[in-house]
Amino acid sequence: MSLQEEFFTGISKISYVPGAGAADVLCFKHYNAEEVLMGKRMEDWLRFSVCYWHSFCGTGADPFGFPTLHRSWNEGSPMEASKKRIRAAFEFFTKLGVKYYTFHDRDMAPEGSTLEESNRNLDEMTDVALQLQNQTGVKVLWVTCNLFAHARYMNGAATNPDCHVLAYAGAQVKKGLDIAKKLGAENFVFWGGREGFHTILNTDVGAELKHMANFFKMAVQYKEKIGLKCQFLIEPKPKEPCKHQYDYDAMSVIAFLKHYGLEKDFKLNIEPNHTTLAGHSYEHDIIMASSFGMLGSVDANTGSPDLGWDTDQFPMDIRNTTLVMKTIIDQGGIQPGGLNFDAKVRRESADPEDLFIAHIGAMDAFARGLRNAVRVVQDRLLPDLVEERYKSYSHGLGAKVDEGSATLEDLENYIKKNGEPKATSGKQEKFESIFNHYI
Ligand code: XLS
Ligand code: NI
Ligand code: NI
Repeated sequence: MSLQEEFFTGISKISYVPGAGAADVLCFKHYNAEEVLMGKRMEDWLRFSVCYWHSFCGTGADPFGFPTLHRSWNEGSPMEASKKRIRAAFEFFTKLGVKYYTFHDRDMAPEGSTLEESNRNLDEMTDVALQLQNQTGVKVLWVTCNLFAHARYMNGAATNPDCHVLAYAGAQVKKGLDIAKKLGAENFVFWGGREGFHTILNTDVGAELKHMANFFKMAVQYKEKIGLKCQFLIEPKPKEPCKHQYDYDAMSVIAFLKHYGLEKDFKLNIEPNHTTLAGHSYEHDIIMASSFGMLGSVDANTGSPDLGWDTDQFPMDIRNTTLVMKTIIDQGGIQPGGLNFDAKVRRESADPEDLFIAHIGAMDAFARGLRNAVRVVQDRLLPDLVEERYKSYSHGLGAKVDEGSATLEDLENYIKKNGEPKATSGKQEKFESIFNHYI
């Protein structure tokens, strides 16, 4: 297998051109992979990944319109198309200079008419993938199983009221874990697209949650059995396609994992477009997951703030990328996870070069976010002001509360001695003004 058939003619390896002008959109102006910031190369802070489904399988079709993105690599029989698609994908990864990719089992190889046939298709295609990985050095950030597109999953996969369907999902995940091992995937994602309900009237929520937890336990057991060394991740999303999804947001997933004793085996893959669908701000779930030591990876995209669905746009807002990167720096990095562009070019962005422009723009947005966050952290001004707000917990009664040794009697005695606390300004506008200084 070789890369000789070119799909993106006229585009060569994208390079870093720091002084490039506003109109130069086919070079990096901020992302300099090798540059070291706070002891790590930019490439290692950011760990960018390209997703297979939007960028190579996407056609631009929407509920109102037919395909607009006519990609030559998607022509031919399903297996012929898969083989062309993977060559186009690896040409794209190497020209862009991204070291990771992500895929669903069914993006990589078409579903057959039986499980055995689907698995044979996957065997054949992952042989090709392995060869291209070895040839280029590009690796798998994560694999996931598509447990939501096929009609059999219309009532859910691991939460299906019919165990026959759950069994199919389990067989599919078993194979997914095998190919994760074969390709050296660093993570494995579970996104519960149809794990939820459309009406509570036909739904036994308690049974469904228990079955989903037991399904995850089977996956953990099989992972250990085959010696697969990768991080398991759950990707929260509140709705779409279901009216309500159990993995609603970071805190719901963390509570679920802790309730069923699964918290040691999973972290979270946070997609900010899902966070905003849950009614939170862009950075909310990144920060919540990180605070619990459970931020494992990020699906780096954005919604449109004025719309109520998952538009999966490329992240271009520097304020958002700065807050994400500040959280990642504070937790010491995102490895073995990364920033996966679960993002699609608009159906109107019909030129193949738009795929490059979109990724480059988003990579530069995150590179700027990283550079800004490094300044915020190294300047110490904002972190010191936050620390200052909590200084009463560093000594005396506060220190006892902080370590969990204080009693209500201690608190009462303190008030009898010290009386009313004095008002302290929260200084929100000061924090906002200082933050803006770094953007
Ligand atoms: C859909 C999800 C999906 C997962 C992988 O909204 O973001 O793309 O990332 O199944
Ligand atoms: Ni996603
Ligand atoms: Ni999504």
